[in-house]
Amino acid sequence: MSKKALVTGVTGQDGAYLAQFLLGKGYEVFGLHARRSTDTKWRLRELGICDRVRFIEGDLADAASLQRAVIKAEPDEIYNLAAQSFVGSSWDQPLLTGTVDGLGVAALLEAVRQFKPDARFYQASTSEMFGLIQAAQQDENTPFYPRSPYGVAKLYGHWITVNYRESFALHASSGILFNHESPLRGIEFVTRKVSDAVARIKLGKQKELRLGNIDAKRDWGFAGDYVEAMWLMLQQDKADDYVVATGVTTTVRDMCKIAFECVGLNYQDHVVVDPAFFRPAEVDVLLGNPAKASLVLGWRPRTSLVQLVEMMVEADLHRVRRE
Ligand code: NDP
Ligand code: GDR
Repeated sequence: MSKKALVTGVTGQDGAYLAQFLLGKGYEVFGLHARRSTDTKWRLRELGICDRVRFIEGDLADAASLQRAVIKAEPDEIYNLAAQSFVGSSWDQPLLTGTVDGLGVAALLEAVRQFKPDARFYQASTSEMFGLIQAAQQDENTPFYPRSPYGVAKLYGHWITVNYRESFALHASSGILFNHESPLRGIEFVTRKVSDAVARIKLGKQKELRLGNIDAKRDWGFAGDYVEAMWLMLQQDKADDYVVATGVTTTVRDMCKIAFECVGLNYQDHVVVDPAFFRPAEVDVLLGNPAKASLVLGWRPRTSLVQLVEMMVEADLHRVRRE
């Protein structure tokens, strides 16, 4: 019998790649799908897997819907990827972010504890929990110092996962993933905002690109590589927490340089720094140490930042040409 997985946030970037990965491994994939007035399944369609995912309607802010989803799917593995994931919006919607990204995790863990305690659980934690970094390179032992309502909410989600593992012996793991991007990245995130703008500028549909703090540094990897690490965590005998990163950090400025160079342009001719995109509190630099994931899971990033940016620019050139 094939294994069953329940993926929350299945319509998001990671949800789509993870669903594709799990289907490839023969899983039956149930996707928790929050009701929206607009179409949110474009990523699953782009990957050609939309009709292979079994959707269950539910919302992280509705504990009853999570219970129903767990009872209905009877999953062997649960991947909690659903979140208000845009850091910038978390200052505008701090309570929603706390409800979904923090308390929502507790609600899902409760549903697991009550209705499927033998299911293995993955929590999508984040490098944003390191925020104002307390060590030059961050690993599983680095103290946290979140810098946004998003980071604070995710820290609750992380600790409640650890707590349910320790309190109820749930097989619950937390993946502390650093930034990961792809052609399926939401347009509001900086890499995709840049790749989309590069394509539009190259094709004469846009002139400038307005960005915020281009001196911020991030450890960027490819989402397609990172979903495998999530799965590997749930295949271990013992649940644990893992940092997943590339171990290389780059400024937004240099990422722009790479992206514009993909189409033979100079970023300095097009990028305008606009204070409107600055954040009330910034995470200046993140750099992860994935040694534990490498040693225990045998996981390694396979895609360099240059390859990733090229892939994203290529996809956006294709999309803009088709418009
Ligand atoms: P996306 O924003 O692309 O996807 C988020 C998903 O969550 C979407 O499917 C969204 O559905 C869903 N969602 C939002 N609110 C709710 C809700 N209240 N109830 C149910 N579903 C909801 O994020 P990513 O795929 O990039 O990230 C996946 C997870 O990993 C997130 O938890 C994120 O915080 C975390 N993370 C991401 C990193 C990254 O670099 N990508 C790094 C570290 C952690 P809809 O589209 O319908 O709103
Ligand atoms: P981040 O990603 O906040 O790290 O969270 P984002 O791409 O939004 O920002 C990265 C850095 O770029 C700077 N920046 C800009 N960002 C955006 N979005 N738009 C701009 O115009 C711009 N200009 C400069 C930001 O200030 C920041 O320093 C992502 C999300 O996927 C989270 O859900 C996840 O937890 C973390 O990565 C790890």
